[in-house]
Amino acid sequence: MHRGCIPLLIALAQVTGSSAKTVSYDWNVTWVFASPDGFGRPVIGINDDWPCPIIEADVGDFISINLNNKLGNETTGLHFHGINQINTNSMDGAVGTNQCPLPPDHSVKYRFYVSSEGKYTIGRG
Ligand SMILES: [Cu+2]
Repeated sequence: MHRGCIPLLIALAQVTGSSAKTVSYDWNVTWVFASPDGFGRPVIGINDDWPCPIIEADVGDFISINLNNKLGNETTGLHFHGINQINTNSMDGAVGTNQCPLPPDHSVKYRFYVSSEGKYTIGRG
């Protein structure tokens, strides 16, 4: 995990049958006081919580994340490590590559199809 990543995990499972759905999240990116390495300090969390939440979806679903930058003093964004973004390249989210940084008090919606199973991390910025 490179600098700037937040430890989110997507647990995706292969399912049989057709029960495709959209898995939706509404996330505020916020400063949180936490001690990830034993020393308390402001860290970046989701919805005033740290560690950050886990996304769970099944192959065939869509993931939809409405991201609100509530940091106040820093830009942000999400990017999805190892997720296929076939025809949704702009949803990959890497700041400076696939999207511009999201300014404070702005929102962006990520929406993409889950094409393969696995566990992945999400990076910030
Ligand atoms: Cu990353």
